[in-house]
Amino acid sequence: MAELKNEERIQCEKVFNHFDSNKDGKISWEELAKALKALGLGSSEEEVRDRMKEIDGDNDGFISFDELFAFQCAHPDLMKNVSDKL
Ligand SMILES: [Ca+2]
Ligand SMILES: [Ca+2]
Repeated sequence: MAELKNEERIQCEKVFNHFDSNKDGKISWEELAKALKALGLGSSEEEVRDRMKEIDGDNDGFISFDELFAFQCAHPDLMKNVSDKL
């Protein structure tokens, strides 16, 4: 089980680092919008806003690594899908 957890973490890091294009350790609304658009996953402002709301657990307007990881635990298939496209 420990190994599996590790793999999930590595996958989450890969997605997080890809989305965090200015490398400040958090994903902004603009970064999320750009990344989703590039991946062909929801390009409308509404879709991005909904996704942001879903992942941004503490509502500070940014996605932290922990928030993305929590999202991954809740939606492993979705995150695998994103990871496979990178
Ligand atoms: Ca960032
Ligand atoms: Ca947040």
